[in-house]
Amino acid sequence: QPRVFSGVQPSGNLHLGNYLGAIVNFVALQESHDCIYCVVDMHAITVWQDPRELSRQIREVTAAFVASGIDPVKHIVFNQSQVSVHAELAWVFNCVARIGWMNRMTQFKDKAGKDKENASLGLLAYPSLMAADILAYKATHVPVGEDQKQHLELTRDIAQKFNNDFSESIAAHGFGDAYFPITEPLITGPATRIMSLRDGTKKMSKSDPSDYSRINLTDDADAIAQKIRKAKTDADALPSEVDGLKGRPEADNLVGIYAALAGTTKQQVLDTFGGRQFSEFKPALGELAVSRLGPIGEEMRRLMQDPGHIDAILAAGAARAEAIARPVMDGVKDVVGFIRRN
Ligand code: AQP
Repeated sequence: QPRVFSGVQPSGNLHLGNYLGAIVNFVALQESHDCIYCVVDMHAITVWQDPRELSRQIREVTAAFVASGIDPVKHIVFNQSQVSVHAELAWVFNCVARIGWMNRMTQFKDKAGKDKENASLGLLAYPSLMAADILAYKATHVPVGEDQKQHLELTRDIAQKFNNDFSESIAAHGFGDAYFPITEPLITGPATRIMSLRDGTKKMSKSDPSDYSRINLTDDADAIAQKIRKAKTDADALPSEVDGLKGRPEADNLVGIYAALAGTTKQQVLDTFGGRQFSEFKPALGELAVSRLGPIGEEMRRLMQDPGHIDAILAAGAARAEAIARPVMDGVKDVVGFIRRN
């Protein structure tokens, strides 16, 4: 079976973009792949996280996975910091990757802002840790939203450079021509890029200061309906053809969200709503969003009432993840020339 790895940061405010861009695909892939889904808490601390909140947020992402339909018994769900291979392998990759590669990453530029010198070193090295996450399991496929495409390309570059730099040693240790696979991104699913409800040119994001910019998975029905009612739009009626959405980012985004939630295409949505005003479309979208997300939010709240149960899921997942990752790391140590304690 091909192996899937993906992660979500426990940095608060899990939103509709994370759900439609990532978690929905995680659920679907369970049928055909062995899946490892990780709450990437070590990635989260590349920007400041309040320690009192972080533990709750780790449990909340875990609850979102389970409430959305990820099966932590058939597949693996755990948090990154419980498996030290991630940190160990990331260090080796820090020494394989080049600073120039990291400096080119748009996420680093966006998150570091103008004061680059003051960003954490971890934020710069983020893609190296991400490569370690994926390659510690020799994962072949990684489902992510479009914003992560550049990082995945870097994972491929790191795997390739490791395979080249150490080719002789890899062969000498009996691993053949390549130690790491060249991972394929899976940027598919209902909506690979959901935009902010306040600005159709910015992606919906956990860290947007405006709570009205996103629909959180924990929002109740009233909050969901209100946020959609207040979502920014232009004054025109909806077009009848998808082409008419060009140059109308907010309209395009809302129609895309409707299509993703309903499991149809944008054109099918416009077949129904073309020519109608937002005052008619928004309540319909609100109702659809509540019907899809309401039960997930409710189940998350129920799961969150028993933190011990969530912690047990994470611990069991971490033990199974470790069993896969440790031998991969042992091989890396041999290839690099480290001496291992047997
Ligand atoms: N707006 C989005 N549309 C589609 N997919 C998205 N993802 C994130 N935002 C959107 C996908 O969700 C997965 C988990 O993301 P993450 O938690 O690792 O971090 P992120 O991409 O940095 O998420 P945010 O919400 O944008 O956080 P901040 O505000 O901290 O930057 C990934 O697969 C991602 O593609």
